[in-house]
Amino acid sequence: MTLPPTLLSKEMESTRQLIEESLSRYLTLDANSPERLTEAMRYSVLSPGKRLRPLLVLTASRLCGGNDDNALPAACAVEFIHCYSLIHDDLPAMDDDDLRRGRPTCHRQFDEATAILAGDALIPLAFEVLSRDIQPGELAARCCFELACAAGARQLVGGQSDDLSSENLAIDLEKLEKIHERKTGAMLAVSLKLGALCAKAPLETVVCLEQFGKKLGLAFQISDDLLDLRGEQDKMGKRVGKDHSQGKMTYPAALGVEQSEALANRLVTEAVDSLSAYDARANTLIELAKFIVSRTR
Ligand code: GRG
Repeated sequence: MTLPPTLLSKEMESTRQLIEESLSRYLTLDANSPERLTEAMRYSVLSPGKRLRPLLVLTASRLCGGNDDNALPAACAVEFIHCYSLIHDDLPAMDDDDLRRGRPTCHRQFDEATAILAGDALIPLAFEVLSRDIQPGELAARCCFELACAAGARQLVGGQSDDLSSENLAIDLEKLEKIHERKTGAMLAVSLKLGALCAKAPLETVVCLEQFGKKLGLAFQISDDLLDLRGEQDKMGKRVGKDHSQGKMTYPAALGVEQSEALANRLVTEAVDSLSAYDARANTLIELAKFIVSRTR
């Protein structure tokens, strides 16, 4: 299955190319890494993902006047964590999915044990890359800390855990928002934060971009729910309609489709407005924010 293009500007497409090359270089592991494990890691990471999180890292860094070489290790590290979470989320013990990014999921293409290990190995790889390739060491330690917080039990893993345990339960909107803030929003917010940190931005900019990322994260989740409801499997490259079949509470189920769309658009508008002080420097970030609610996959 060939996934459709994602309709971003030429600048974003060439940035995505830069990210792809860097990911591939980092996944050229030596002979001490078993061949099948390396193959599974490369298969999952180098499959056609949108690369939203690494694009956010580099775009935030550019907005702050940073250069790409200093932020690329952080861009790859967030994608490694994201990819591990996708591999594990697809496993039979979690979402039990056969299709991801238009291809068989890692455990379908290889086997369950290999998929678990490929996901496992991507976590330390993320921190290896940050701790070795971000300079100076103090900044590397800060980046490791921020990514560990966003990926850990209070955020990504905690959100996933609450999401799984709330299946078939009638949860309210506040609880739903808390789950998605952590499961989806934290990784988007930390991407922006890492970009700003790598560019040595002042604290107020780091905070502003992180807040922008939180709003964007919620808008992203609402659009993900809407796509799950009415998206086409061929375009999405993953199974659709699964939220309903798994008894999951979603924004369209809680608010209806129209109100969910309105909320996603309002969040993006608020996020975009919060960048007004950055003038034209924020244009690419604004493009990414708008893409998040208009995407078809
Ligand atoms: C296993 C700890 C752990 C967490 C899993 C990734 C995830 C958390 C769940 C997947 C289910 C889901 C719909 C999550 C919400 C949003 C999300 C992370 C969607 C996938 O991200 P995209 O659309 O994917 O950026 P690509 O493939 O383009 O990278």
